[in-house]
Amino acid sequence: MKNIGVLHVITDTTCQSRFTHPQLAELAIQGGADTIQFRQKNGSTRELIDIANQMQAICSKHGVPLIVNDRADIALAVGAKGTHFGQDDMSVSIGRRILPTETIIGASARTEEKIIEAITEGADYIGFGPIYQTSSKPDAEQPKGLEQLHRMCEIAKCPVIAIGGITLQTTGEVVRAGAHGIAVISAVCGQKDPAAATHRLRQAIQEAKQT
Ligand code: TZP
Ligand code: MG
Repeated sequence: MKNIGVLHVITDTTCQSRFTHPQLAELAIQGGADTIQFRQKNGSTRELIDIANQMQAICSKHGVPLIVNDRADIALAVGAKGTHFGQDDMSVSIGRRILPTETIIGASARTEEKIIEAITEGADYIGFGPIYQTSSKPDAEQPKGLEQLHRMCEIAKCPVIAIGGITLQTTGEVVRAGAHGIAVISAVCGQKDPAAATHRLRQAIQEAKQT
């Protein structure tokens, strides 16, 4: 089983414009993020590769894996450690076929069937959510809550990364419900001091894992 981080910071330049993707990656790593995910829904491929390249340089300097959302081609182009596929993106099995074997593949799965499918096809971790209401993903489904999270964590025989509306206040209960870790946008990118916010989230994860 591959080593999967517990605090995935998804860089986002739509919820804020103070920081670029590479700047957010640097700040999040400073604060203790152990995985950075590059997720951008618009822009030319060339532009995305340029940004991802800068992020990969930062991540590899610090030994933190960079995961590219959706775009296996961009992950390959910049030598990123992983990709994350949504339910409408490339299937995990096709990703497995075209990406190097050591590539981390994460998959969003919102139902029991989709979780089993993703694991069978070779996903290294499952992204499950939204746990709470979120304004960072306009097409997000209704919140799943902690009970469903707990159930999915029992079904999945691999790490589950919870996502969606997770804050410093709710991190503890999410981890105690069984999540291996969390993925966040606004709890880091939308904060005044993204590095300090990351640090507090990391502490909350650690504390919850000890209880
Ligand atoms: N997928 C499910 S919810 C979500 C994504 C990308 C958005 C997470 O952002 P936030 O701000 O942490 O709720
Ligand atoms: Mg997607």
